[in-house]
Amino acid sequence: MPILLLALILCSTASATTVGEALDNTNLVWTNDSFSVDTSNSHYGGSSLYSFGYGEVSTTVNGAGTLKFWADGHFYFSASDYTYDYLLDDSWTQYEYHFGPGQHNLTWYNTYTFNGYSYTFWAARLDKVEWIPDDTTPPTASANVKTGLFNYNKTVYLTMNEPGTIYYTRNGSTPSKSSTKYTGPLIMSSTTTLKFIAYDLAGNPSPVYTEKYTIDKVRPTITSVNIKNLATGISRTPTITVKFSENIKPSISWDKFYIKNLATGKTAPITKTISGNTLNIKTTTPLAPYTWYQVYIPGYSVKDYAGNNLASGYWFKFKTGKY
Ligand SMILES: [Ca+2]
Ligand SMILES: [Ca+2]
Ligand SMILES: [Ca+2]
Repeated sequence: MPILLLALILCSTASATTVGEALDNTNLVWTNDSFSVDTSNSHYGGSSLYSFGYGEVSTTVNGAGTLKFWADGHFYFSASDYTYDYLLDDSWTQYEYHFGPGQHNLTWYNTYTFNGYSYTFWAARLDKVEWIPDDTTPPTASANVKTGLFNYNKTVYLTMNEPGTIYYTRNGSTPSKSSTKYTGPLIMSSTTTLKFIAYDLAGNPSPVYTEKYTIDKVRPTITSVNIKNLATGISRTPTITVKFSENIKPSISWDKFYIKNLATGKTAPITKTISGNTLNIKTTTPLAPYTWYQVYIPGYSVKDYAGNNLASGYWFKFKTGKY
């Protein structure tokens, strides 16, 4: 009995086989009918899967995706929704097929029919089978600087979580592939609404992201004080109301405010509160009657929400009345 036929009988029962390095793909589950591991001839790694005479090896993939494999010898390759392909090369050749969505049953046969004759003595090898699912996952993107208020130019970098391209607009319009392509850092030197979108290499779009950079480089100024300089007959328990050009908050010289008795040189205990763009200063005990006081609002005592300080100090005098 020819060795070939004996081998055919011995190996005729299909069985699930771990092909391992022979196919360099352990992610796929293989059904292997009479193929064996060949360590003498491989495209990649130390071994390939080999059949001399009839044999088949099968697996299943779920699309969409790209199948790549290396074959050497005489194969039929079939897929459940694909035409047969006939591989006649006698050297290692890479084949590549793209499959659409759904399950695909893939089989490599080593049985060679030519001019009506069936040749079962051809050798065939298979190696390095790769299944690369299509990318259907949208990318994500982000800016290193988030929405915020700044008193200096901001440099903004955009990144995405996979290879691809980012497009952006700076005028609030919705970005698309026809918008400006991001190629490097963006300088925000004035208030800007930045919108951006990323596309991965498969063309999947990210959501549209929006960051608003409010750039305020203008210092707050005092616009009004309710007690005029050199006013007289002022209440001994006055509320001094100072209005600013914009909303403010305490800054580094917040504790240096004073109301000073110009006769004694002593400062009066005060409380200070801020509401929006308004600062109220109150004395905690009544001031002396018929006395000149000086009010001092220090530079750097308040700042705007972007961090710009009141530039310089302001002071005025008033004289209390009887009450
Ligand atoms: Ca291999
Ligand atoms: Ca993707
Ligand atoms: Ca400002």
